[in-house]
Amino acid sequence: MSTETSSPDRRVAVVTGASSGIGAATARTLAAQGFHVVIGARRTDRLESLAAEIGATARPLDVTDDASVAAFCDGLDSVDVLVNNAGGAKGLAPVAEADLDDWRWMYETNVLGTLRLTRALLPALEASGDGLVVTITSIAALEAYDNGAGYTSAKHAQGVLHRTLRYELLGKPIRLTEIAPGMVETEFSLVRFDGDKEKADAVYDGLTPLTADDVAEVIGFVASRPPHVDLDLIVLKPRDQASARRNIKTG
Ligand code: 8X3
Repeated sequence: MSTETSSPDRRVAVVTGASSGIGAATARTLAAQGFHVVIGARRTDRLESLAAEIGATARPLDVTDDASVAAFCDGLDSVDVLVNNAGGAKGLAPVAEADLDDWRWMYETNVLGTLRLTRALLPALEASGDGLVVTITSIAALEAYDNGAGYTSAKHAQGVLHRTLRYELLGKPIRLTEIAPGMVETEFSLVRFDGDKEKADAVYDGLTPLTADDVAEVIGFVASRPPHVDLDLIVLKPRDQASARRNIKTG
């Protein structure tokens, strides 16, 4: 893994789940804005090639593992931006048929993963004098929908964890922004449907979803606001989607 250290005059941004999708696009955007970006994910081959492309520091990271998080955060003494992006959905099952392993995975990655990283880096974010925590939740953090309770409840919990910090950190130099996207064409549906590409593609067929770059651009805007401006919650959806379960295909 590349372990280059940042120069003292560059602001540091940490992005989790950065091997693809919104995480990778955000790392590119923040690097282009002049941040020294520290990227983490489990798929280290992809991470390395992204690091080489944008001049980032790549470190292996499994947000579900305490030791991995501790090793990832080791030596990060001053951090300006943390983007909690790692997460995802598994399955689309009614509560009556809930798969406990899927639920555990969703709580571990979305909720406890965000908790582990944020807790570990709060001192470094405060030390920067103008820290920013961006947490990527979902419109599933704001609505419930049938067959989605494992994901919607995990995303609600992640959102509440993030929003609680807005109160607990009041008076400290740390801003908090929750980004709640609707449909974004990434590997999200491929993971949800356990690698079934046909099912995943069908989700986005017949409408125009957001791209990872659309979301990254918004995060870049958030990260470039002056220190007194806190964009608390940003909900972004494609024009073709009105809610998690209503889009131009469902009517
Ligand atoms: C996923 C949001 O609208 O694709 O986080 O279900 S949606």
